[in-house]
Amino acid sequence: MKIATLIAHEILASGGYPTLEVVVTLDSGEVGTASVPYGISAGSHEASVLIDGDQTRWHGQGMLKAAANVMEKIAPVVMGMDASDQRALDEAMIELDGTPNKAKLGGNAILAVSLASARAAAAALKKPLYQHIIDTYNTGVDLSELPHPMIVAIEGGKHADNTTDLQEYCFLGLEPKSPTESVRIILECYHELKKVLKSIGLSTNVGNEGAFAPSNIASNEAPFRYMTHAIEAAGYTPGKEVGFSIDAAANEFYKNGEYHMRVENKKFSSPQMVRYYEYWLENYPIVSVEDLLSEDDWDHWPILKKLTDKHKVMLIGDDLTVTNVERLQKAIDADAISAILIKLNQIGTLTETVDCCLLARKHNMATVTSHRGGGETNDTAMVDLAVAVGSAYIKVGPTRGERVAKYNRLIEIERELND
Ligand code: 2PG
Ligand code: MG
Repeated sequence: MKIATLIAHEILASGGYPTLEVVVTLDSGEVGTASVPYGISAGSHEASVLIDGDQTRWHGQGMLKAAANVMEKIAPVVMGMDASDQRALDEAMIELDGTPNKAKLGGNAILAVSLASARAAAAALKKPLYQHIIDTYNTGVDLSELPHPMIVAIEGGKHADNTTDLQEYCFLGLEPKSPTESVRIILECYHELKKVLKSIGLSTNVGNEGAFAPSNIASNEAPFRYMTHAIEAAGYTPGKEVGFSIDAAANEFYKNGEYHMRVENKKFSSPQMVRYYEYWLENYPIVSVEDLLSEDDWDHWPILKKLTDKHKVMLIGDDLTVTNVERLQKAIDADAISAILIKLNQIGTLTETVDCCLLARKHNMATVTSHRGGGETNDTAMVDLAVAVGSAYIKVGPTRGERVAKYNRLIEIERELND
């Protein structure tokens, strides 16, 4: 299972700019291909995404430098290495890079090699990728409990124009149904939501992730009402089969120590912001919340955590924790969160991602494995990862090919496990 060749090139991501695809071939002839996504509301503590900065092509967003790093710098080190020894491979690339955030080689370059190698090894071992991850890291996961869908229904913030300050309002499946059934129920609600928005004269155009992005929305609270109507119109009961999750992506409206709510034309201190959310937790069937405060507002996350604990709501860190064991440990020590969002490209190797998931599990914290808003590809490794580490949910948009590819992979895994 020795790595024989590495090829890297640009492919298009859903945002219309390039991203990186890597093809790893083993000396046994097995091939593994992987591509990596990028975020739009990326946290400042994430692994770097190396872009060319050459303004004569792709507005500087090309990835030829990252591709060259794979072929010229990473390849000489990893060629000949055993693709099934994923930890050794990832550690070799981390050492070669030598920076805390993979700025030298690019987190995109390193992750693409990491995932393509995992795929090649899984192919050589004749295992599905999720099983290969389970076996490689001894995750000890129970495959009778697959992740459930957390489906973005309304998106705003940086993912759309002139809509909510909060970035995402999601539906999630509540009753213990199969993931496939949950996907169906939620998408039925999504289609009803389109009718609800239309009926009140709001646009049903979609944002980056395929969720509705109505402009001139009345308030940041209004989506809860629209989504409640949609659940009822689909024949379900809010809080019974379907609940809500929100991702504020609060970094994006945090400036000079205050939270700027453009829609309501108000500015809040951190304690005021927590009170603002409290009203929603009391009035809507909110099951989970993410990044309600900014990525370094450490003093107030524990206050928010007490509130979400009181309401039995899962509090997810995303930009706060960036799939990084050190930031996760800090959040655990501060009692700042009860769950963590997992994005492979926030940290940049499969090994570090799984280590982060295992640390979360050790502390009885749920993981939610997520797509990226900026540019996604049809690569579905995030779903296999979610299955392999026992994530509670996968967070992905409802429509567009690069999003439904993830749900189709989840459905395929469920089908295969039941056969
Ligand atoms: C998030 C993500 C995914 P982005 O904040 O959770 O929806 O957005 O990839 O733009 O950071
Ligand atoms: Mg987020």
